Amino acid sequence: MPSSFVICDSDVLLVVDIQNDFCPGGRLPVPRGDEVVPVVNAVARQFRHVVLTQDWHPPGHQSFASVHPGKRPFEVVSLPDGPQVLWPDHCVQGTPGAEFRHDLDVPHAELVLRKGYDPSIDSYSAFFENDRLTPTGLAGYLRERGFRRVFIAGLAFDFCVRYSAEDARRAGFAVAVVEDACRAIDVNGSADEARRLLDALAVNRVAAESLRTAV
Ligand code: VGL
Ligand code: ZN
Repeated sequence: MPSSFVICDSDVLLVVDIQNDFCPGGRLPVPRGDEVVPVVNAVARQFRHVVLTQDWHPPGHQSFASVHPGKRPFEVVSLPDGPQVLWPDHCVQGTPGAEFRHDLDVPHAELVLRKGYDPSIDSYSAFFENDRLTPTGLAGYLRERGFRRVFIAGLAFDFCVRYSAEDARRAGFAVAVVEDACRAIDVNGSADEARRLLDALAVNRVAAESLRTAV
């Protein structure tokens, strides 16, 4: 693994789901999720091209424990597209919890991609819904823009970051996850599993301080 990465114009930073509901005080708080914000702000300044994602669920979304009678958050149920971890209601369209965290400061972001808007299926990855078949259009967008490497930061490391990294790799991009700009939910060993999987897919796990801007 290279010890430092020189960021160039064919690189894009994907900032995943830095929203109020995923920070302390929110509906699905990622432990210490707010700590990534200053790191992400600094990393984003090194990139000319940044894309933000926003988890964006309609009320009564199938991933919410509240729509499954007798079920509690973090239990797993089987849905037509496979096992689904049930979550507390979170990131409901148009609510304050779905807004970006107030101190996220990435004014030059070029695209905000919303995901998870289909009431019947979750979408961890920024590239595909959880059926792994229905595209969000992001791969086509990134290809058409000519990007070759995708750097990923944000929340949560073991869900939306992990699946986005996996799919970016499958779509043919070189991928690096900026690990200290992420935090994990960590249910049932999901953080370790994510690290193992990223290594198996040759996704680089890098530190923010290893990124350099071309002069
Ligand atoms: C996420 C669980 C449910 C995430 C989104 O952004 O990682 N996790 N919805
Ligand atoms: Zn969600």
